[in-house]
Amino acid sequence: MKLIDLRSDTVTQPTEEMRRAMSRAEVGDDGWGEDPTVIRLEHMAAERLGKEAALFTVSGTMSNLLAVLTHCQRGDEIIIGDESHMFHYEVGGAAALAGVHIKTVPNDVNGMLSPEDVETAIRVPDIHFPPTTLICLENTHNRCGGRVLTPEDTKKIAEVASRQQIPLYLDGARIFNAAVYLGLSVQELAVGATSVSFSLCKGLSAPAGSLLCGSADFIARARKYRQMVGGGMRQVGILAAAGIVALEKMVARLQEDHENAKLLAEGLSNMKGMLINPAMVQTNIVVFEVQLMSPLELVERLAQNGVKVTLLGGKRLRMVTHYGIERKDIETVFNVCTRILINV
Ligand code: TLP
Repeated sequence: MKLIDLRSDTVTQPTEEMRRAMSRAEVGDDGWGEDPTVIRLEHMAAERLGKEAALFTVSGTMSNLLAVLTHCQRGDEIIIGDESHMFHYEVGGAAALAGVHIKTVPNDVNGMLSPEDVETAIRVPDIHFPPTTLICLENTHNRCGGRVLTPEDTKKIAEVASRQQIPLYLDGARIFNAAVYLGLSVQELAVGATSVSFSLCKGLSAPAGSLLCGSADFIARARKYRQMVGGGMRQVGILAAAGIVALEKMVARLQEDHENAKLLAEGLSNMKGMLINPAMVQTNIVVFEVQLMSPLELVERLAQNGVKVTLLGGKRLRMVTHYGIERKDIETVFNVCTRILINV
């Protein structure tokens, strides 16, 4: 029985081409800024995102933390969505390690923040208040079911941010999924963001790494913080080589993951007790509600039948399509679900 792992696109295996590129990668000491493959990847990333410079980091979590460390001082306040990854899944690093106070505003079903909410959340100068020094967005939005922000959405928040002279950071872990969905470049999606990061190790299938992009000065300061948090690596061109293949070869195929996610959503919407609107599925993340049985029990029963999914909290489950998941696997998932649901 083939294991169908829909827990995340982080489970993707590197391609043969990545493994070949890794074995041949020219490397140096990146701590000294001397790894030619890392330098090449950082240049590629900056160019793709339309920013001056980029920094190769260990993970999306580290890029997000470095963005906060670099944009803010301890005791500042940041504004983030209440469903954001930075708020839910980063062990409170922004507060614990960067020492910032976190103010959440509601994410709507599209993962968007209301510009009015953001404007209201910005602190006015007052002896009692922490200064607001960063606003964060996420595209695509993980907990909001992989929903995509358009350049117009980002612009609305960027206008509030720039009016108040506050930087805007974009957690673009899956920004390539958003770009493929909209048929736009990632550069167009990063307009208005002062800094932006993206992951190599999700849908793009590299074994590790994220790129933080911004102005040359911002990246120079972030590099120092990367060193501080122990994220300076050495002959890491081995990983960057896979990242270059990811950028060059793995972007266009994300469309396939989106089609499989849509198929999955349509099938689930026809099953009893599964609540999902397939029209809301834009990229590779499928979030749905389980109504007729305990969601935890469904997760366990699926796992016993070789299908792994994640529990998002409450009645919500998440399935993520990715490289290695094919159309016929989606059909297997339907068969397994139908068998489980027959007796409920
Ligand atoms: N998300 C992971 C888990 O951490 C939940 C997943 O399986 O989806 N930003 C966003 C929007 C993300 O979805 C993730 C990873 C990150 C940042 C962090 O990236 P990593 O895992 O590389 O630290």
